[in-house]
Amino acid sequence: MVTLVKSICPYCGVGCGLILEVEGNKIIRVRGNPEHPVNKGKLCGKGASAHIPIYSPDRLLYPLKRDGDKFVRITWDEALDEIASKIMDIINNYGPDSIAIYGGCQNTLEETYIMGKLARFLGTNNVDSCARVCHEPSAMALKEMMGIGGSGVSVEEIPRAKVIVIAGESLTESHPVLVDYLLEAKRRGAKIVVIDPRKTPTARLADLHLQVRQGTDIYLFNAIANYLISNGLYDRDFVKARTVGFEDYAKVVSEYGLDDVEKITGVPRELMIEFARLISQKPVIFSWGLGLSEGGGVNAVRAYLNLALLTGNVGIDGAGPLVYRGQSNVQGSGDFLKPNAFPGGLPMNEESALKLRDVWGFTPPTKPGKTVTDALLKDDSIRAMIFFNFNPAHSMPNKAKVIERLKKLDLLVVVDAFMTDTAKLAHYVLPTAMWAEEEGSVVSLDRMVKWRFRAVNPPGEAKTTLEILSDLASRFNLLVPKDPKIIFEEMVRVAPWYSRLRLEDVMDHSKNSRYPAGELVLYKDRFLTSDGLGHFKIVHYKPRGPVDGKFVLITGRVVTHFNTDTLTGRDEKLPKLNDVVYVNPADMARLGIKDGAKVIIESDCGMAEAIAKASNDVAPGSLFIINSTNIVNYVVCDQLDEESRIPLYKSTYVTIKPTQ
Ligand SMILES: Nc1nc2c(c(=O)[nH]1)N[C@H]1C(S)=C(S)[C@@H](COP(=O)(O)OP(=O)(O)OC[C@H]3O[C@@H](n4cnc5c(=O)[nH]c(N)nc54)[C@H](O)[C@@H]3O)O[C@H]1N2
Ligand SMILES: Nc1nc2c(c(=O)[nH]1)N[C@H]1C(S)=C(S)[C@@H](COP(=O)(O)OP(=O)(O)OC[C@H]3O[C@@H](n4cnc5c(=O)[nH]c(N)nc54)[C@H](O)[C@@H]3O)O[C@H]1N2
Ligand code: SF4
Ligand SMILES: [Mo]
Repeated sequence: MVTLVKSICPYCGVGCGLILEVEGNKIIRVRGNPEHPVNKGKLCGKGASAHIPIYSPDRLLYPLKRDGDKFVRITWDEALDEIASKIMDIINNYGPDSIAIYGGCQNTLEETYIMGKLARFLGTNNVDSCARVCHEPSAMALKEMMGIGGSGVSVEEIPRAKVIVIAGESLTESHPVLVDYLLEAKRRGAKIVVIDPRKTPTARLADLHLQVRQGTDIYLFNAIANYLISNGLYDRDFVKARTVGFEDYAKVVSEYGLDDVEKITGVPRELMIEFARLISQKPVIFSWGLGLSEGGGVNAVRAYLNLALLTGNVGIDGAGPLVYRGQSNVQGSGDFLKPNAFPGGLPMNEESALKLRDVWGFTPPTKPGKTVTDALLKDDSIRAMIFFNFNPAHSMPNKAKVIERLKKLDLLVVVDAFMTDTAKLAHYVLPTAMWAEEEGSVVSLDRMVKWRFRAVNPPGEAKTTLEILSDLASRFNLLVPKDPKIIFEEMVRVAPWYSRLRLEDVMDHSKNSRYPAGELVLYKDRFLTSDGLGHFKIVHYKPRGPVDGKFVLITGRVVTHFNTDTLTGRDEKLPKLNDVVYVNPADMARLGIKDGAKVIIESDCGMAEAIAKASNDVAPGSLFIINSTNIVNYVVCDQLDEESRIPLYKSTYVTIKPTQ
């Protein structure tokens, strides 16, 4: 007999609703849920085969402990007793800030919440998630300028927009189901603008492609603001009634002349003016991806959001800021697991600590902890780290340095379903259930909170991540229920942004259950900042220093591989990932590199061998490597955005030469 179980896709942040067809203890087919408000039954290829990696023969089945160069099987009790006692020893010797808990963004909201609670119970704010490395700049800029660190408009509004601007994002590759929304908008006459240094498949769908030089968006956005202001094309009434900071902003952008735009950004003046005129209309959606956050950090996002405020394109139907976040629960992980904030929008201060004490029964520390990027790349004070479904040895920049850092830890515990690069370095590897083998909620890129129901049991002795957390916490005398529904109810009591959610709506896959209160469009009457206003932020463009004829290496997505390829790499129907570097044919000719030749890419921190492929999609002077390859982060260095601590994965200066 086939039973049907509702779930949410384990890959990207679109959060498509799935119906799993289950026979016995096996998922035999995955289809789209026609009732789900976002995907309405549609799925991309990854979603439709999301069950395949679950049945991979190399799933981790038992707890493992390092013994020299190999791992030996141990029992759960042995593993958790030893881990707990080592953590206590380290805390006793070096203090609670010598330990850290870092979560991936596939964990459910309830698991993520408990990771934060456990760390605080142990006395530290050293918590973070992989949300740090994709859209922390976006969450930061959105929160300070508008109020909530998430999208201000939902994807369902895309077809209502007159103009959709897509900066630094390739929907066809990264969020494929949303392409249908774009096409529908186009059919209704909307114009699509793509801002990307590469000719991506999404750029080909656009009416206007601004092929900006990598890392120069801030100049472009400031110059456009100048043009809009000088030509009276901005929304004076909105700016006056609903924002602060305009005068200072106008003064700064007045220094960004149109004449320099082409020289600095590579975007022809006429295209820039066309773009300015398009966004002076309403309604406009300002959407973006990693090209801004990893390409230019928090200031690139601020410069972009200033344009939404300037044109009054916030708080009206079919308009607003939309950030295409990455993983199925990255919005939730970013909302809940930060070293400098308490869960769900609760600021980190004494007052919140007392509020938390009322629910938690203990007072959390208020000294901010270390981001995962600082802890791995810039500082070695942390001696023990636990990673839950997070593979930093593959996904962090300067891979060689990260591997050395992880090897030096007194205690490294990795909880995952597979023996990842990070797990290989661990002292303990704990096998966990995958998405369909456990239940709990996840938050989509437009703030929709939905429940995944458990469809099948995990293999071997693998436990759910919540069970692992609960069993570990009990060794420190912190009681954590293993039922995520109970955790959900506790969570909504402490997390202000989530406080109006009801579990029954989250479990009903046909309902709009967006936080804070189901809005498709936020900020209709007021912004959710403390003064209720939108805040312009002053941003200066800082050119990168001389690069002596080097290439800028851009990294990014293709539709068939997901992040560290841990799951997609186990689906034999998908093409194998090759270590290819895409190069503009003119550069290849100039350097005497033949199509298909082996080349060495070298940066300040490392080198890698790759196969060169000619591609006109890459502008002269830049190179492109897929983010999922194993080679990429040997070359990408650990330059972090000053404020948000995100690695600038999109702008590594490198040389390329044929192998001898
Ligand atoms: N198939 C697939 N889907 C995925 C993922 C995956 O690995 N594979 N990963 C998921 C995750 S975690 C995330 S965060 C999202 C990311 O989704 P996207 O945001 O689409 O990610 P990228 O392809 O890395 O980068 C987007 C674009 O930024 C451009 N870019 C680089 N530098 C600049 C710049 O300076 N300015 C501008 N304007 N653009 C620039 C690149 O050329 C690239 O086309 O995708 C999610 N979905
Ligand atoms: N050079 C370069 N590096 C990058 C990027 C880039 O653009 N360029 N992008 C960065 C970005 S945006 C991100 S988010 C990080 C991602 O970096 P990671 O978060 O480290 O990568 P994932 O592959 O998403 O890791 C998810 C882990 O969860 C485990 N897992 C267990 N159960 C499940 C499940 O049910 N579903 C899924 N999906 N996983 C499960 C998987 O086995 C895997 O080990 O990489 C970053 N690294
Ligand atoms: S678009 Fe994203 S969420 Fe939807 S099926 Fe594809 S990978 Fe899954
Ligand atoms: Mo991401």
